Amino acid sequence: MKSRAAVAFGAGQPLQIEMVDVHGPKAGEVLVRIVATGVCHTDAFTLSGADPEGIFPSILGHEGAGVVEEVGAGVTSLKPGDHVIPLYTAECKQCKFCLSGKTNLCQAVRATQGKGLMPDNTSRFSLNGQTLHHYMGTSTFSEYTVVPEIALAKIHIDAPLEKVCLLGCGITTGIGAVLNTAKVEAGSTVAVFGLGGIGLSVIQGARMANAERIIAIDVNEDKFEMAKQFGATDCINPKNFSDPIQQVIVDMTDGGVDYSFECIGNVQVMRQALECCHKGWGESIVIGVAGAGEEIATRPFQLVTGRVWKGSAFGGVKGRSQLPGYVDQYMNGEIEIDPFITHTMGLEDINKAFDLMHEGKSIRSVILF
Ligand code: NAD
Ligand code: AHE
Ligand code: ZN
Repeated sequence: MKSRAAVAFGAGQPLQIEMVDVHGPKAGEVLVRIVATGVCHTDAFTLSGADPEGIFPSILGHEGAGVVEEVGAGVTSLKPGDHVIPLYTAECKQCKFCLSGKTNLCQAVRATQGKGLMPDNTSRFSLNGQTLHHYMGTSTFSEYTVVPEIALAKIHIDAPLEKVCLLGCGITTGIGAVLNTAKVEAGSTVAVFGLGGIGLSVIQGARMANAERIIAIDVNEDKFEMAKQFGATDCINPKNFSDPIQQVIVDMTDGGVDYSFECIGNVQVMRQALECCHKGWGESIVIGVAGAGEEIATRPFQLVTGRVWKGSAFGGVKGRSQLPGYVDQYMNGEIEIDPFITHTMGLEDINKAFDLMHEGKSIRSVILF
């Protein structure tokens, strides 16, 4: 079949809207009609050429929601008409990772996913006979996409897809990093570096965890108003201080924060986030994605003296088991999504969504098909 899609032909090039060919679902696969998709900084990161797994030409997008159109042979958990969120972190419930009880990082389809292919090592997308690669197993910048059954969360049929698409990445990542990875306790002091969709979701999660003090840090002060709305108690711009920002935060908090979160993808800020943690127990969670070849550094003494460095992918959330519950929490009013959607547009304007992100003017743009 034909599908409207935004194609990434090469690093640093604008996406091009094309009518691509989509091959139907093979065994264990599902054809999904995407209704809406967010644009996450990770899409921009891969488009920039900084992603070691970036492959071109490809169809990016990983923060979508849609409707099942057709299922391949052997698919039992989904049927046409079901509403779903594609998962870039699948959940097979059978692999060593799924069974460990220690991680959400299912590896059942991760190797082929990283090569831009379906589990049988082929692509379902092409244009004029040329293969187009999948991205993160989701490719939500196409109206029709093919996804493994184990990489689809079936959600409440009444959930508004143009809103809950943001649970496919940003909002879940931030809340999950607080609740699953850090396990922030009530009364904690928290620092959040970077106030985009991820950082604001961390603030939302910290508030859900009843953190007492939430320090929001960004170089773009336009982000402070929304950070305060979500529960930030202090907003600071590192550019306004002559001291290193980690020292500023240690001084503000009687020795450092209990938890910090890096939501930018900047390895220097990752160091600042670790070093603003309290001696003896402070934990810093890396969420931001850094480019090929970048490395983090600190004095090992920072760790010897009790600070902990951790990472979090998709907020540690197991997509098929837990994401439907996040959707229900949105519908019950326990999770906020609507204020994140600063812009909506059609697929033809998707490059504008990238521009707004780079200009610091949007939190999330949602593409409506
Ligand atoms: P975004 O572009 O919307 O927000 C980033 C924010 O960081 C902006 O407000 C920007 O002003 C701020 N910033 C930039 N440099 C800064 C600095 N030196 N000091 C302080 N603030 C600074 O991005 P986003 O969509 O919120 O994504 C944030 C990061 O999280 C990206 O690296 C993205 O790839 C990553 N991410 C990771 C996961 C995961 O599962 N680990 C999931 C989603 C996104
Ligand atoms: N491909 C990159 C890494 C990209 C990355 O870290 N992705 C995050 C999700 S970002 C969503 O916006 C993630 O969950 N990673 C776990 C995984 O299995 O990919 C690289 O450096 O190669
Ligand atoms: Zn993302």
